[in-house]
Formats: sequence, structure tokens, C-alpha cells
Amino acid sequence: MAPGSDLGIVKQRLADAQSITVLTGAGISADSGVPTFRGTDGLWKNFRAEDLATPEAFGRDPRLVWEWYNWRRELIATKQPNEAHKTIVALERRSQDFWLITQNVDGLHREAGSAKLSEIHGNIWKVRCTGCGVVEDNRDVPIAALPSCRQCGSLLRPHIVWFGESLFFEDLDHCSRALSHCDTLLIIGTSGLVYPAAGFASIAKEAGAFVAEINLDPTPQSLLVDISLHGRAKDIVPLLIEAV
Ligand code: BJW
Ligand code: ZN
Repeated sequence: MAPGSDLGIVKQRLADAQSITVLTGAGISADSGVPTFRGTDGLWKNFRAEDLATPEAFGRDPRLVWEWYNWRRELIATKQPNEAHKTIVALERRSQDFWLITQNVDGLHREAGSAKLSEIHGNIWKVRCTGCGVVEDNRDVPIAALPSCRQCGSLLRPHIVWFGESLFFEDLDHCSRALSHCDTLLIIGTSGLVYPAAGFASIAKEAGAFVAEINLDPTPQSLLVDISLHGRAKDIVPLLIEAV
């Protein structure tokens, strides 16, 4: 790799960084075979995620929304972390100050071994009671059509942040600290359309960080970041951090 190439510059920045934050989206898991949200493969029975991932959709037809989650659980249960997920684990272990922010709910970062992370949109392997609020791990595949809480009998919902719902305060707080004090932010495989994550690049940039994105295509953040690398996450990410 030429030292002055875009790839070489990002690699050197990572090697010199004191504090690294990584933001990931569905593109990183696309390389493990998990469909993205906004690609044509993201559709299920002609529904868009925006039509199903809302509290209103769940209120109207919880059976349909659980059916969608069961389809995704079945699919994700067969997938494994790829080289990009694994390289992020290596980066975490070699860095003094590191935080991973993921929008993905598939749990593949945890499965790869990431420990310093915020899953800001929740986790598909957790359920939350709509009555008493208890959150539990649940890896049933398939889960019951309308699962109920063992403690109070109320309907369970996926422990996922849907459109129109606020992210959890603890996650937002952690992200805001990680973004405002990192010197290097890597953004991998997100369309940059969904807030608040779509605003994270500008928070880090305004705080003085070097920001690089890795994506198949340009995104709304491409003009803001220092370097955009185009290609598959599983091919590019390992090149960036070998020999850190
Ligand atoms: C590759 C690749 C490879 C492919 N290698 N790259 C108007 C303006 C501003 C904000 C709003 C607004 N109206 C409403 C809002 C707020 C709303 C929002 O942002 N809406 C926008 C759509 C406009 N946000 C919210 O509601 C959030 N809450 C909130 O803001 O609370 C306060 C508030 C409430 C209401 C109004 C205003 C404020 C909550 C958002 C929760 C999102 N949750 C979801 C669904 C979860 C369901 C589930 O998973 O079960 O999370 S949405 C969906 O999108 C999912 C994802 O995490 C998220 C981001 O998608 P991501 O990861 O970017 O995936 P894709 O598919 O979009 O992109 C993949 C990318 O990868 C592409 O760029 C490819 O090119 C690339 N790629 N293969 C590298 N191999
Ligand atoms: Zn309950």
C-alpha cells in the first residue's frame, strides 16, 4: 500500500491515534450475509423497515411485527462475524481508548468479541416487557407468535429502538463522550440517513477529529469526512489496521 494513498493515510492515522471511535451500520454485516435496510434485499413481503419498525405498527399488528422479527432472527442465527467485525475487535484490544457505536441489532459485534460498545438501536436477541419493562435475553428461533412476560403476563416486544422512539440515555451519553473526545472516527457501512447516528460525523469533526468512512457508495456525510474509501468493509477494514 502506497504511504500517500487514501488507504495509507487512514492506516497511519489509526496507528498514531490516541483515542478511536468506530461507528458501524448494516453494510458491515452485509458481508456476513445479513440484508441491509435500504437495499432491495432489505424488503420483506413488500414491507419496508420504516413500515414495520414503529411503535404504531406494533400497536396495530404485533403478530405481523413479530413475524418479521422471527424471519430476521432465523436469518441472523445462521450468520457469523466476518473479517471486518474481527478486525474491530483487534483494534479495540490494541487501543488505550476505544469505543464502538453500532446501529446494528444483529449482535455480530458482540459475537466477534467486541466489549467496549453501544448497540444504540438495541439487540434482536433481547426482549422487553410492554407491561413491567423487564429486559431479557431470548434466543428462541422462532420465538412464540405473541410472546408473553413470565413475570406479569404482558406482551413482550423486541428490545429495539424503533422510528420515533428515543435512544436510551446511557447510550447517547456514552456516544456523545466518545465522539467529542476521539481523535479518529471510522464510519463503516452506514447510509447516514437515520438520526441521531447521521449526525455523529459532524460532532466528531467539529471536535477536531480525523474522520474516515468506508462504504460501497458515497453517503450524505462524504463531503464532510476527511477521506472516503469505497469498497466492501470485509476487504478494506482488515487492510487498515494490520500491524497497528
Ligand atoms: C456496504 C456494504 C459492504 C452495503 N461494505 N458498505 C426528519 C429529520 C431528521 C430526523 C427525523 C426526521 N423524521 C424523523 C426523524 C427521526 C428518525 C430518523 O432519523 N428518520 C430518518 C429516516 C429521517 N430517527 C428516529 O426516530 C430515532 N429516534 C429519534 O431520533 O428520537 C428522537 C426523535 C423522534 C421523532 C422525531 C424526531 C426525533 C430512532 C431511530 C431508530 C432506527 N431504527 C432502525 C430500525 C430498527 C429495526 C430493526 O433493526 O429491527 O435501525 S432504522 C434502520 O436504519 C435500523 C438501522 O440501524 C438504521 C440505519 O441503517 P444503516 O445501518 O445505515 O443501513 P442502510 O441499509 O441504510 O445502509 C447500509 C449502507 O451500507 C449503505 O450505505 C450501503 O452502501 C453500505 N454497504 N454493503 C461497506 N459490504
Ligand atoms: Zn412483564
